[in-house]
Amino acid sequence: MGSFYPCLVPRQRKEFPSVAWPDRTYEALDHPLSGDVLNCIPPGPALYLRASYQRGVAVESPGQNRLSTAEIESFKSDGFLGPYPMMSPAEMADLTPEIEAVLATTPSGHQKSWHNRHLDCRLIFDLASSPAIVDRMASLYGPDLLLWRTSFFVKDPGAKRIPWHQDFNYWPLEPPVIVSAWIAIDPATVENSCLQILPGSHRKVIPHIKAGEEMIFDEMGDDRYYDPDRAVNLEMAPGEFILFNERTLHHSHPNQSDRRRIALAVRVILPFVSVLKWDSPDHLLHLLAGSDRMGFNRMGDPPVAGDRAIADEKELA
Ligand SMILES: O=C(O)CCC(=O)C(=O)O
Repeated sequence: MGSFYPCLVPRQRKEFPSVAWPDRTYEALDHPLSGDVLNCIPPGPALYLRASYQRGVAVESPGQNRLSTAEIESFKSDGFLGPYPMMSPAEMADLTPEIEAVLATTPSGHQKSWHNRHLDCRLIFDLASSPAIVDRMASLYGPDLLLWRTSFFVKDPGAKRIPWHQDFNYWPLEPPVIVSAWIAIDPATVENSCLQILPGSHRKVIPHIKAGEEMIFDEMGDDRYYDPDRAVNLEMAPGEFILFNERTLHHSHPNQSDRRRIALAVRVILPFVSVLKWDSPDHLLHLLAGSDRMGFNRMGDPPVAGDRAIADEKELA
């Protein structure tokens, strides 16, 4: 099988504007990013990653949610981690009517009711910025983290299949370095199409081809390049979440049960990643941790807390 370079393949095809970086040499690092990907990250960001990693972020990352060395190694080898609890199933059940109310509205300027609702709803921002998520991401990727996107995945009974894919194939980010959290709002079981993941698949870049009509996405990972029999079911209770990176192959079957399955996906980037295309005029990034020393992207303040934010979430995490 040939070698595929992630920051070249999708960008050539989708014609995003290019980003210039200082002309410096860099070397491979022992980092959650695999060698292939690191070798095509521009020198500036690669040096930044090395600085973060050599400082020992695994040891210095804040909070009680800090990952152990074994967990960091597991993420490096498998491309995902978890599930971890963010809150109890009962606490998530209490929030679910509010989440349903959010999904029932589409504010002006937003494209879809299920996309980027952290921009206008404090509840969604609070879920996305939970210390349970942010501390663990900081253990893996260093102290500076920016919230890029959130998306709900609502799979009602009968919902179609989401094909096997690597997220970075679709996204206008340069370089494509993203860590996602996938939070179960409803119970996610084999019956109602829980997420499935292929451990270790983040080490390769898979070509993506046109997907069939029976799928929710237009493009899918070419199945000549992976073995779906190695898939792991990620069944989760409400309030649990997993972390995975931009190349970890994942998908979900059609929902053949009579039970809805809602999840919230949270997309986080590092300050050296440039957003090449914004989702809407009001789309801004939010600082989740550390600082933005690069200044590449439009940054904003989180939405103002309403009368029902997850105020005590630190205690729940
Ligand atoms: O929830 C699903 O079924 C798919 C989620 C997904 O593709 C993602 O979070 O990137």
